[in-house]
Amino acid sequence: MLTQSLLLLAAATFPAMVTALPAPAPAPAPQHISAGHWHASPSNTWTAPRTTHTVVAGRGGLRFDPDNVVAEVGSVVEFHFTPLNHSVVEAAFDAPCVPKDAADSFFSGFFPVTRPTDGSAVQSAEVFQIEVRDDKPVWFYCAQNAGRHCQSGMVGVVNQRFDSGKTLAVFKGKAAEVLGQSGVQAQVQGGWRGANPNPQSGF
Ligand SMILES: *[C@@H]1O[C@H](CO)[C@@H](O)[C@H](O)[C@H]1NC(C)=O
Ligand SMILES: [Cu+2]
Repeated sequence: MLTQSLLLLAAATFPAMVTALPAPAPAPAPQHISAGHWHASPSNTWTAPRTTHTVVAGRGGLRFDPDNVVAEVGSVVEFHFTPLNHSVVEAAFDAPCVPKDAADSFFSGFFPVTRPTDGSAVQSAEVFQIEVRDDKPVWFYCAQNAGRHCQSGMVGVVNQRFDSGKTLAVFKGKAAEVLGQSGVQAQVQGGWRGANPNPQSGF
């Protein structure tokens, strides 16, 4: 009897979790976020639908909009890409424009998008999603070297700590001092890249 009601509860709860994700989503289920980014353990069982925070790369110039993201643990940050050819790479606070030296740090790859001649707003058919795994700040930049995007201020942060002195303004200042090129990881990693489940999001 108990088992039966538990099964009913599971059946009643699980579809709700799945359908709460944006449709027609290519199922951004936890295991798709990436093996490296996801450490299976009981504490990673989410009991509520996940919040998605949209960040648009390249809207309004060489910047992420917003570039200061506040996101709860367990939520998803979803990057959308406008013309011409942006990316997002995780960095350490002390070294902007350099990929963070960690196997599970993220790199989205590049998203070339043609700018329409009529000036209308367009975005890539694909997005890149990362999971907010803990409350530590996550620093990121665009690695496009044609135009030196990172050095020009195309950087951002998830959950910066204002009381630590490690602020987005300081990170941006350090990026402006980088003389060399921006780096990338060897392949897309640390997140999920796929068809845009929220075509209107942020637009
Ligand atoms: C986009 O930028 C990357 C990195 O600079 C480059 O390798 C790639 O060829 C670019 N793609 C297009 C279509 O311009
Ligand atoms: Cu860029």
